[in-house]
Amino acid sequence: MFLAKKLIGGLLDVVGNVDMNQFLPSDPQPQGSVQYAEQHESEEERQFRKVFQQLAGDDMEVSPSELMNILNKIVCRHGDLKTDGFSMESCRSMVAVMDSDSTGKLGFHEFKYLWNSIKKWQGVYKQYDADHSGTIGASELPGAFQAAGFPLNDQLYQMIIRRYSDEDGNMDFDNYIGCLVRLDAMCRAFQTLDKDKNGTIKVDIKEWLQLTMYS
Ligand SMILES: *[C@@H]1O[C@H](CO)[C@@H](O)[C@H](O)[C@H]1NC(C)=O
Ligand SMILES: [Ca+2]
Ligand SMILES: [Ca+2]
Ligand SMILES: [Ca+2]
Repeated sequence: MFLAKKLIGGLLDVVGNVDMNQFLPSDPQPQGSVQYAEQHESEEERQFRKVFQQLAGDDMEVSPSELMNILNKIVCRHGDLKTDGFSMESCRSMVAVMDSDSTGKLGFHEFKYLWNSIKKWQGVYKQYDADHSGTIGASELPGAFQAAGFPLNDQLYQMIIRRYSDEDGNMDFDNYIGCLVRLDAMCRAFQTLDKDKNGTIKVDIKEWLQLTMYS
């Protein structure tokens, strides 16, 4: 698959050049129309869009299986990220929590947000894998999650380890990304529902099921 290799190589190059600060998760959508934004997007963003179009195919959206192929091709090239591969189930879950417009796949902006998050969290993973085991151990996890933007309490860290780490308390790369994508999406969902920002939300059964079952 020469073409695929070339595309992934291109994607890595493009992604490597993207300035993270341009795409901070909390950034509001740029003002003005979509057309204006597209005419004035940076060179990096234009290149990212071209690569996205090739990865996404004719429907211009990234499906769970397309996402799985992309991620598994990329982790193959990083020996310092221990993983047993991204599963179809975990990719379906990531697409579900990122799928703001309910198309069942990731459009350009949904994919770009996910991509920039993964890129940032991969750097954190390498930095906080202090013993270079290729996994995030229980003692490395609080530091890594704090650096990833999630300062949680010890009870929540223990719960995350129970759910996402192996029996020895080690979290591999695909579980780490799956966990953070979900954590980030759930925090954003909470913020959206907490309209008056007082730290509590009120949901009815329909909203609760929409949130928990499509994830
Ligand atoms: C937060 O605001 C909501 C809606 O205004 C209200 O029902 C709720 O009691 C408030 N909670 C707290 C802890 O202030
Ligand atoms: Ca795994
Ligand atoms: Ca979508
Ligand atoms: Ca480690």
